[in-house]
Amino acid sequence: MAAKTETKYSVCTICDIGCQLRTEATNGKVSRVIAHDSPMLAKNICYKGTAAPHIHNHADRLRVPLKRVGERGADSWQEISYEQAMDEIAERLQRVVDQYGPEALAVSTSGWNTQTTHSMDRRFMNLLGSPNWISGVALCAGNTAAVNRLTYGWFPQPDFANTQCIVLFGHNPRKHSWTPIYNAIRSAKARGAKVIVLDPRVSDQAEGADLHLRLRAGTDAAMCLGWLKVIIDEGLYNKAFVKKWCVGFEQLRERVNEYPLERVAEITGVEQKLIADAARMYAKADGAVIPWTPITDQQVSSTSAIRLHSILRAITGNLDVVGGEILGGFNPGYIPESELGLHEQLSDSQKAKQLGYDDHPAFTYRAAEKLKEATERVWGFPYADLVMGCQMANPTNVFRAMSSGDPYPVKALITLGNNTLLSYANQHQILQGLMNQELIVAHEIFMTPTAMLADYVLPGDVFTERNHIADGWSWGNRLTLSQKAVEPPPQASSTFQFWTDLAHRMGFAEYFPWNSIEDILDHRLSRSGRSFADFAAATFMESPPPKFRKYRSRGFATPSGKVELYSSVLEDMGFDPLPYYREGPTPNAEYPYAVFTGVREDPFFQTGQRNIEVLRARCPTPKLFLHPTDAQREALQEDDWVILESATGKVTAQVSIQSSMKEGHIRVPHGWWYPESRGQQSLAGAFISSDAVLCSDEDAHLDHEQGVPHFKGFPGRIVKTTQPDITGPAVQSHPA
Ligand SMILES: Nc1nc2c(c(=O)[nH]1)N[C@H]1C(S)=C(S)[C@@H](COP(=O)(O)OP(=O)(O)OC[C@H]3O[C@@H](n4cnc5c(=O)[nH]c(N)nc54)[C@H](O)[C@@H]3O)O[C@H]1N2
Ligand SMILES: Nc1nc2c(c(=O)[nH]1)N[C@H]1C(S)=C(S)[C@@H](COP(=O)(O)OP(=O)(O)OC[C@H]3O[C@@H](n4cnc5c(=O)[nH]c(N)nc54)[C@H](O)[C@@H]3O)O[C@H]1N2
Ligand code: SF4
Ligand SMILES: [Mo]
Repeated sequence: MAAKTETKYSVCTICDIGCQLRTEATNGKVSRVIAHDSPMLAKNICYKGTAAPHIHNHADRLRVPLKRVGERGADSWQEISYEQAMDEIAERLQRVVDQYGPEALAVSTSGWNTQTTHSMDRRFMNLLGSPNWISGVALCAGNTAAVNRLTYGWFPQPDFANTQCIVLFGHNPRKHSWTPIYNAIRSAKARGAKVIVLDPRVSDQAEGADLHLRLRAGTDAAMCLGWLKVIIDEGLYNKAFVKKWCVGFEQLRERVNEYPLERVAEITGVEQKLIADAARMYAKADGAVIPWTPITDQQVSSTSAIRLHSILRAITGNLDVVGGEILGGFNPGYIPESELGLHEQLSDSQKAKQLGYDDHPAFTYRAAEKLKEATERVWGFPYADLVMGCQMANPTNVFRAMSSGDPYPVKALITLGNNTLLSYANQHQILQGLMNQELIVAHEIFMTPTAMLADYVLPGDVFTERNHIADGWSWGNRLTLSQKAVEPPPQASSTFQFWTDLAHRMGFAEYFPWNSIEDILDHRLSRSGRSFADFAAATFMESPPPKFRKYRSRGFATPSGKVELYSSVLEDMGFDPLPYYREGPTPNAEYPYAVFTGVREDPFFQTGQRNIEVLRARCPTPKLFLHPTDAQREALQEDDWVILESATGKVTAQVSIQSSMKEGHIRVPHGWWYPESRGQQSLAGAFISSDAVLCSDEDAHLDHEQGVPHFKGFPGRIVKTTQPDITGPAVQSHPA
């Protein structure tokens, strides 16, 4: 019989930028992933996307629900049916809730890759009474969204198509890293747009930039204060906009005066003239953008740095204008997840129990409640859960509560599409917290170290096996179609199905009336009078036409209705209402290097894909980048193995000497474990090379307002070692 090949439109979820691609299925199996047929989208594909058939058809893919039979973490399992697993999970969760209260349930999820949750997780938790939802988005974009709202009530998107100047704070999109943004920057440059890069290293983007400021890691907030000093002193801001639409300019000016360029140059290590030139280039451009970057999401001055980006956008007149940064709002034709989550159902007293609410409230319900009225006034709905990140618990507080019961016990964890153990700071504390749980459920596609710690592992579906319409989690408002090409394994579930089935078992059936993903998609589209089938038949993408300067009729979604350079919400919560620079933990005699995590690896997304042969072959070992002078001082050669140690832990990696590195700085990659060592190394070697082992969650390493950890420039030292034999006898896994 001739092979029958069908082609569908897909939104790739292997990384979190969601390229639109096409999926080919032959005889019920995904056979190829190829570029989109729209010329506008055809370049948005990387070699991880084309490797999707290797991932989705992989022999190690989880296909049957598993129940733990040995000690927690021993990786011994019994296969059970999905129905039985769900019955047992519901029963055990009910026991935890009865004994400790609903807040004893925490959920850790990513959402990027599980894609079709439709906020049913928040809906379930809000009905049950738990505010303790955490996510990787607490360290990436979700927290940026929450902090952007403090200043102007929304999280804008750069208008790459029309901009004249792009400022990249570390952010380094490449051909195989966030490909659509890479392509957007390339097109803008081809039109003549200027690019300014701020990066300690000569990154790929820095190589082609008009200006490159090689700042010391962790000093981004000081740099922004320096830019503001130049822009305000030289009158390069939009005076009419500031006068009419901003509050707190005089207080901001006073604060900025505390950062003369000599001081900023000393903190950042960049010469004064270059700082001033860059500030002028940005401020004078006719439309300039500071695209989102994770670099300022992950340092001790994170809240100030993110606010400073917002303030720069606002006072230079780049908000909601052509070539600037657009405040999109919800898509009126698609019910947003913010609404599906039913946040109004969670009582004020349960909201106040959210871990982080008291000490690090910037992305918790505490801040969200203060923005509620204004958000409803401007955007039509009180809970703008942009990028899922605007009413989260604080991960560090959650892991503390799990391990020590302070301030109350957290005893059940449901983790979905998230390698929890490796994805936050202080892996030792996370492990301790997980070992102390009465119930852990992992919804996964592969047996990760986190899944190995679970009581139940449920197999998930993948993007080629489900229908979806993506709306960029309300960060954008474009709707993009993703079609199912093949059936998932019979015992696999979508995250939508998982939450629906759990809710039905725990007494919330009336709030979960949708029986399938297509049902919930029909519901979400109902405001535009269409069904999923109508949408799929008509288009693969749709955006509301952009409107500019919408604030002229509605104001900004802040308590004052204006851009709050001086933040009333931060002030109300007892924090400094103005941005400032705080020095993070600094290298010293004992730990002489400034270590940063990151520089994403092209073949992998975060902690994933180390088991996909075609991708792993491109990067077989974790690499530690070092400047030649530092390598010489340490008597290290290319490919030597070293132990990298911080005050929190030790990991092993292989030396890569790079003249593009900044002296005194070390790069450690994120998320390494060794799937091939399963059965020989505890937790598949999760403690051998993972950056989370090094990163601290002590107060000195946390941003005050959000409580995010410092990944950019913490102190470390290196010692030569030998290559670990990870498939041999247990390798010293460096416990704390
Ligand atoms: N220590 C440390 N922590 C970090 C970072 C860091 O640099 N260092 N980086 C932060 C950043 S920038 C981000 S974006 C986050 C990322 O955090 P996550 O988005 O959680 O990233 P991953 O490590 O890719 O984990 C995703 C897991 O989901 C599984 N998965 C993939 N597709 C599906 C699916 O369709 N269904 C299900 N059920 N599972 C699926 C994968 O197998 C993988 O184990 O981590 C943050 N945390
Ligand atoms: N192939 C692939 N692509 C990915 C991902 C992946 O895992 N694999 N992950 C995606 C995700 S979730 C994210 S968040 C992005 C992250 O990707 P990027 O935003 O590009 O961030 P990184 O690659 O971590 O680091 C970028 C640069 O930051 C510099 N840097 C280090 N410390 C500092 C500092 O303190 N200040 C400044 N200004 N610069 C500093 C580093 O030298 C590096 O060149 O990548 C996305 N793209
Ligand atoms: S950049 Fe690659 S992995 Fe990420 S969504 Fe696009 S094709 Fe998929
Ligand atoms: Mo990220």
